[in-house]
Amino acid sequence: MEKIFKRTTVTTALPYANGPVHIGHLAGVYVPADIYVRYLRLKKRDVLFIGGSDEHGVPITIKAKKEGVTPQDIVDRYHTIIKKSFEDLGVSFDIYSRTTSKTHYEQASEMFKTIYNKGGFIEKTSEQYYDEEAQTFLADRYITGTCPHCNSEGAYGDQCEHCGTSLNPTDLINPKSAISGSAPVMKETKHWFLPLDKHEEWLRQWILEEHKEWKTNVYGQCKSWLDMGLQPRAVSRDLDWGIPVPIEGAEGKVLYVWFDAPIGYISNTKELLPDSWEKWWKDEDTRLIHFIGKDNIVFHCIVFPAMLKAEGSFILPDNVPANEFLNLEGDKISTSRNWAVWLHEYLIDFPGKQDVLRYVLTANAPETKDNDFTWKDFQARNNNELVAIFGNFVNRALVLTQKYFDGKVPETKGLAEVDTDVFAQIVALKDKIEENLENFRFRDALKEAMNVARIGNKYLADMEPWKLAKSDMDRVATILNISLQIAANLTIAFEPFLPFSTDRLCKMMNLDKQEWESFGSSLLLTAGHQLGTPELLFEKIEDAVVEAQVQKLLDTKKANQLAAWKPNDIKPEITFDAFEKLDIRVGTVKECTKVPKADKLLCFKIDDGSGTDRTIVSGIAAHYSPEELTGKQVCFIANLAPRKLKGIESQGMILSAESSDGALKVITPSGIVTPGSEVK
Ligand code: B3M
Ligand code: ZN
Repeated sequence: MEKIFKRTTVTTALPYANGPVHIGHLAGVYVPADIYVRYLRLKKRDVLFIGGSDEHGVPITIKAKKEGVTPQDIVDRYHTIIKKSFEDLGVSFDIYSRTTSKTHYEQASEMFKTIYNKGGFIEKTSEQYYDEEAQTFLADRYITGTCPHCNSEGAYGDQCEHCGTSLNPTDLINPKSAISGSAPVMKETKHWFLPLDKHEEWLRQWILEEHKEWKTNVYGQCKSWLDMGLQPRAVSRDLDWGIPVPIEGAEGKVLYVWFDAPIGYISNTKELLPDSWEKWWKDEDTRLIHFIGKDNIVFHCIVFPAMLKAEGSFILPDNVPANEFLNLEGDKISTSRNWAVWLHEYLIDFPGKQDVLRYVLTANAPETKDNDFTWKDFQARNNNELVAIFGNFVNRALVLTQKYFDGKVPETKGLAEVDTDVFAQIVALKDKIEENLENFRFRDALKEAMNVARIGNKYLADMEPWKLAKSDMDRVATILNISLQIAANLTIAFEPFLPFSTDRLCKMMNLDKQEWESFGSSLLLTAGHQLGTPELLFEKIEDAVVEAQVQKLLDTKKANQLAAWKPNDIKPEITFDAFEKLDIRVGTVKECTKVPKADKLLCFKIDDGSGTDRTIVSGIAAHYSPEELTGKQVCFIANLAPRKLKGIESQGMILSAESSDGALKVITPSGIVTPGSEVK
């Protein structure tokens, strides 16, 4: 039998405070978690929703160094942006704190000490790269060198970003310290390891046998980690940004970010509820759920549970509904390439449209596989679903009531079969929505919620009360009563998904928020109840608006291409004699025409000073119109062996420069010269 829990602790991955939050984070973690929590609250279940920023780790120190500020400056900046943007999107955390808080330092230190005192770590001394000039051990990211696989420069000690291979710092050819630029040396250092191999047996039993209900992507990843065999993992680092390892002889060492970060869930609970936090973490009747993205699965399903078990007094997660990734317009979202829709920017560009984003990200959530966000789909879902179905239905119901009954809910005058039938359908949908929400299938749950609006929309369209207004006002009263009851049900069905819109709808209907149990009732509004003023719940998004967003992305793409451009390597050396063999001249373009059936080619007649025109065919039609070049002076190679292009004999080659964006520009002398002049 399924266990009945008394309360639920819901956590969301703590985003690194080294950049703002984007739609990938939202679709994967924060929107689904918020839907789940809002649903549980509506069901009157005891729930706590914990979030916060992850403020340690090497990328933060690197960013700080680049900008010439302190790591604390960086995390202060992004913690503020992230926290505010979550609030503005309606992510309803009970607390959103940070891993630089005092409570967290204490909690993480205490946890380390408890495990340490129980003999839960092993100490190991190993050799690691050390920068003698800067007198510091080097984190993997702080060592760069040549990739042993693809030979490209600038590979990091943990990965080559060029070919994507995972590396160890010792794999790099010619390693260099990113701090001083000097060649690092190997030096002994001591670290503490969590012996995951010793935890393997119970982890296998707990996950593979007792949690077969976990999502297949999560279960599958765990299984493959377990099948590969677990290795001890270092939980400390030689670094000066982080929580000091709280034991003697550990000077200069901090807790590894992945050791302290998940403890942040506990610390933040403690910060919120200093006196009663323990029941949310230590009581067997508490259900712990971690919402995360797929790259965090091993830490939440294997490493953190092993830490909790080693400590001894905590419960383990009951479920970890990790999502796959969301792509953007066909490409992987990337913070460093600025390929993202940033939440704080969206909120500025689309004021008051939080729910549109929440809707689209849920309808398109990467629950079982990677998915793609496109601005076209965003527009279509808004216009064809939110506006045309949900918004249209409630607007018609409210406006018609205004018109025929002065905005007062009319009394039903006898029910026909269609009327009772409509409610039977809605009750059936309620069960489906619940079942989907309980099992973390938010896409399907949203689809069924939209079906409630669809049913209402269809009912009103089929009944056509506006046509009955002259002949049968009793029937009109019943139809509008039913429609308004459906609209009232929508405030419940959509509350977890679209909280801003359900707030507004409640206001328009002059209705208090209802609890989940009332969902399906045909008596949410009493006859005579005075409705508020109808307004449009959603508005159409015009082409120009999404086109501007697409343009923003195209600009980013272009900027990235330019930033990544490097001139080609210089060709092997040649002698002066070899250069002198080349005969480069200046000529004047007398005539320039397109070559038929050849998109790329232009045909030139050039005055080369010889008295006879020279014909040259050149592949620059994509870059110039014939008129642009007529009359211009160009440089060409005069002694190149002739060759035939599209049946025309080309007697030489016009010189152009290729720019970083691929544009070709012909080479022309800076002043007029006599045709036939040599270029030397
Ligand atoms: N900050 C990684 C991430 O944002 C990490 C999550 C910590 S959860 C305890 O993907
Ligand atoms: Zn490589």
